[in-house]
Amino acid sequence: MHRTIAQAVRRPPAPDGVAGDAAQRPAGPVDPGWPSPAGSSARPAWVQVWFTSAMRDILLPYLADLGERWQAGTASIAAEHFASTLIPGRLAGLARGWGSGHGPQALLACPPGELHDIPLMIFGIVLNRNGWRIGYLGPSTPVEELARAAATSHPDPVVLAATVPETLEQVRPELTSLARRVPLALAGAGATPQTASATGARLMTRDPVTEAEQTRWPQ
Ligand code: B12
Repeated sequence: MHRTIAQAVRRPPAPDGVAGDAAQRPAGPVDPGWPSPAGSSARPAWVQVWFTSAMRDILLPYLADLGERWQAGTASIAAEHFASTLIPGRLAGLARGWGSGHGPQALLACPPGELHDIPLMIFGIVLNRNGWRIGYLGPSTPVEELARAAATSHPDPVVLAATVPETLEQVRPELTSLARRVPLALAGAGATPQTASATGARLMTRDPVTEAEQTRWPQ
């Protein structure tokens, strides 16, 4: 008993994805009372809380503010490059390995012509931290490619994110057909209740972090 406590004090469970001595890492929490989020045996809950709060309370408001400055013509070119290059690059680092594992798979993409994929990446990273495997097709994905990927990997759900309604509207017939074959969800400012109901897709109305946290594993 003393030995177990001493070991626990010396070597607390390493968060998933954090370098550590894998051979010595405990298979699960040392203490059954250890608070870890669903789908993660060892990552402490506070690591998850820090991450989701950094996304929801810092990054998303920053992007909204940047958009306003952009529209007002007061954002610098450096700020634009930061948003279009550095932020996605940093998120890609956090997304490393999100396609592997044994959890259910979600397939994420933006419709043709849509380049705003930062929120979709955030959504995928939070889902992955809750045990999901992520198939990521990214910005401006042809619907035929999306349908092909869905047919081979059987994801549940497929999530399409768009900033303007036109990018989804222009592929409405293809989305209607896709929604008959796989559970389809639409998200982002361009996903309207009209497009969702016309295509038979579910509408995600909340921010990417909250939606990912609320997405339940398929039964
Ligand atoms: C970063 C950025 C870019 C980057 C994108 C980089 C990338 N890889 O994503 C780049 C530089 C490429 C870019 C390009 C353009 N952009 Co831009 N961009 C932005 C900016 C600053 C942030 C976008 C973002 O990530 N927002 C964060 C999300 C979370 O906020 P949100 O969009 O309000 O979303 C809410 C919900 O809809 C929901 N949500 C959104 N997406 C998702 C996804 C999921 C899965 C879920 C669950 C929820 C969800 O969460 C939010 C609520 O908290 C916005 C400003 C803004 N207010 O968003 C402009 C903005 C979206 N861009 C805009 C424009 C006009 C453009 C360009 C046309 C500019 C140009 N002249 O070239 C191009 C269009 C490119 C294209 N074809 O898609 C306009 C869009 C206006 C409109 N409705 O038509 C905005 C609003 C700026 C503005 N105020 O004018 N952009």
